[in-house]
Amino acid sequence: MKRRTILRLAGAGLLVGSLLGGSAFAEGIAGAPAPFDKGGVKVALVTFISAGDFFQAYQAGAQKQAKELGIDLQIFSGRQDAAAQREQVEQAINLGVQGIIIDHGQPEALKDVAQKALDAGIKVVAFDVNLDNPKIPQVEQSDHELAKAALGQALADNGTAFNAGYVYVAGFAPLDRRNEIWEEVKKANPGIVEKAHFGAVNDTTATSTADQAKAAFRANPDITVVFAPYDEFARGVKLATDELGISDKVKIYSADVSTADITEITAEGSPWVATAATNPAVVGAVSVRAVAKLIAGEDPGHNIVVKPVLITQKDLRAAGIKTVEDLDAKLPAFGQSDAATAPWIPAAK
Ligand code: SR1
Repeated sequence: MKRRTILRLAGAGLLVGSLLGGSAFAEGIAGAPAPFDKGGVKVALVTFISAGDFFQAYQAGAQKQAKELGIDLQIFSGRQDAAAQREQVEQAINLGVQGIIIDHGQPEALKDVAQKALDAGIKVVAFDVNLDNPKIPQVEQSDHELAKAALGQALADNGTAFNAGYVYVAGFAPLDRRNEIWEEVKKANPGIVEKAHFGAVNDTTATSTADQAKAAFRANPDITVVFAPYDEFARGVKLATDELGISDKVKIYSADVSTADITEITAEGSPWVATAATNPAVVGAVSVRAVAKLIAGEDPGHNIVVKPVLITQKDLRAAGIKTVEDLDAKLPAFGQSDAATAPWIPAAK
């Protein structure tokens, strides 16, 4: 089709989705329920944190699954700005999308706009932000299990008495859930002493955390274990131990994994010895499937959980695992999830 013809059709409002979203004329899926039988479904993914490996992989997984479903997925980047994220939910409503996925954020800034979307007939799914609404399914990575796996390894490696550093920023649903387990583990093991608590979530989480970690290690040279349950935190702590030359005296236990993390974990002399993680691309795909099911009039369930696996430095080295794709191949439980599936939903490739 010539450019002039495309522009004329766009002017008439016929090609707006195709030109702006890229797949408004995506073919439908034979045998799928409406509106997926015809294609061209529009969904918005409104994020709060846009930077970092976890969130990039989550978005890539969401895009792949959307493509398989003929969904035109528009991603809004919140950049850790609650007011901007709220505004973007409103923009998505005004764009006339059929579904919205809200990824992290501050519940108080989002609850009423999420309700506004529901009132407009738009289906809403939340990932890692508790919107406390029976009509909004909640996707999470089973953060309790995740923290139990990482801390179980910390106890196995270090016994039940050690001086610890803890990286935590309150107000993020997954971190708050992981914190509940940290508190339980400390209570059950009074020999664990939390000597320092620090952390920052911003555009440069790893480097900000590194600066704080250096100060914490200088003030508490007897810290031997750090629980850093977010890979950007763990990366920051590793930067600090490397810079201070204390990587042989400290062990780091984290959450999340990416190919870059695997390189850091398996590097010679690395203090980062274990992480508990899902494949974030799988979580992104699950979020899209959940909203697709709602749009099709099906119930994906209210609590949608993607289970994490424990990944240790020892196992990665022994199996020669270098990338997330290697992990997918070696650990089927990591590379796929049957959450929010349906016979008519093609798997994300
Ligand atoms: C600031 S919240 C960061 C966490 O969100 C996701 O749940 C990831 O697992 C990450 O650890």
